[in-house]
Amino acid sequence: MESVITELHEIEAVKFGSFKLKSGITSPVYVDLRLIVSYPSLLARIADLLYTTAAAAVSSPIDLVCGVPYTALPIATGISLARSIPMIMRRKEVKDYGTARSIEGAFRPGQSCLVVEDLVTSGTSVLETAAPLRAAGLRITDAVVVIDRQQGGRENLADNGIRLHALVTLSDVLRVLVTQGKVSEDKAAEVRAFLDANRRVAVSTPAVTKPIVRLPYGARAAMAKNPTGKRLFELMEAKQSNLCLAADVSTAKELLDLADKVGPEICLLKTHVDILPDFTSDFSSQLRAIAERHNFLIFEDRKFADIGNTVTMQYEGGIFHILDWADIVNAHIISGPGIVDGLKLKGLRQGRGLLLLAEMSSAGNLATGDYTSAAVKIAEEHSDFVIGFISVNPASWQGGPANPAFIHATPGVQMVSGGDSLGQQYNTPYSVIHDRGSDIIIVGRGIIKATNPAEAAREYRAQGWDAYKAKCS
Ligand code: 5BU
Repeated sequence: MESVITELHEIEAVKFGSFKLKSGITSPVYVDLRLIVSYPSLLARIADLLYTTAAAAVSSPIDLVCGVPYTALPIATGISLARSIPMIMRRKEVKDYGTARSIEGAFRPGQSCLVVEDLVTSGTSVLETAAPLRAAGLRITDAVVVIDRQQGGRENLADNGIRLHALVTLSDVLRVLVTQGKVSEDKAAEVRAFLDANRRVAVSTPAVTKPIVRLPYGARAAMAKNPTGKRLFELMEAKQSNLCLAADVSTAKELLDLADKVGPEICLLKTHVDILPDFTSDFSSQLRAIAERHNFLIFEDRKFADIGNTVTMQYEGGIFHILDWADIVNAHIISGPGIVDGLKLKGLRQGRGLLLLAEMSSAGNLATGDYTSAAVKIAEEHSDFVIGFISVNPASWQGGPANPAFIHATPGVQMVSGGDSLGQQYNTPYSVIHDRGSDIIIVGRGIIKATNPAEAAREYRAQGWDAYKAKCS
């Protein structure tokens, strides 16, 4: 181990000075393991040591290895070649989630995969790689890293069910280099002080100004004035799911099939019925029957936007008769509070609920600041009918989070943050529920484009629920 440290210092893969890290902090030590690709025998040795470190620590056989892109890819390749363990690769940038695969290589759900990383600080990169692998049904319980910076990565990963095994820690590196006279005692003291001061770096998350005090969904059910809002909180608690499926498939037939398969995992199913060429009133009765069988509510993402009088007709009439079958609809507030009065006129006596669009997930949208505050005000004035909001970051709202009787549902969710080519922006389930203070994750393509949507839904559900539990405790 000592010789590896010496060599890493010699090739300047470990340097001392003043460096700005990816996590935003300034560090007196910098580690750049990209350089090792130029030193094949060192690379092979590191790969071998990593494998033996992991193999000694894991409880079940390692079926696959996956390097965190990009620096760890050659290290994982080294392990794969030397030990004949198949490798898979996670794509770092998936531009179009609809067509591109996010994982390359052959694997079967249920296999165990060791995640290989060069350097761990907060553990975010390992989690970003683990998430899509888990969503594909792989078991991710262990990760192995060349250098652990000892800045919270181990703890953050443990919180997410991943044990971290490190070849060396930054303290080991210091100790060896000081002993060899390659780093002065003063510099070593500076680095140690830095490590102590940055002991636990949080997993990188967006800036949050006011964390929501999280009451359990069950307690909030008792606070909700609208029967559908109450029922939604209750069934989330009973079913242990805060997952809404955005069922954006191309036919009614496909939608029914998907609803039946994914139904056990979700609290809410979101439709865009105007997409379906084969919509009939029979479809809506069948969907309701499936919703009852699997205990979820139906949310038609109609985004009403007109004046009160017009929306009453759009809600009840036309070919879709949305009022007859959708438990929940949503509305923009661009036309003012009259839209809520209009929808309420039809919906309230049937016990339906309304979500107001307080924020949107797409880049450059205008639902921000005063607009968001206006949505909260209108909701407060109509809390018998409005059940909550479409939100993106309610924890950061001006004036603090909205009343806990209101529910927040957030679209733009995938296992890895990013976006599509048409302005959609994605955050992870953990970030949405835990950091941004939302209650429900709305997931479309992350589930419907997966090879096995029911399995993907199970993973999203687990992540959404774990994040909720972590927030409550
Ligand atoms: P996706 O495939 O997970 O990107 O689908 C997101 C769904 O949420 C899709 O049905 C959108 O119409 C819907 N959506 C959204 O993405 N962003 C918003 O701000 C609102 C709805 Br409101």
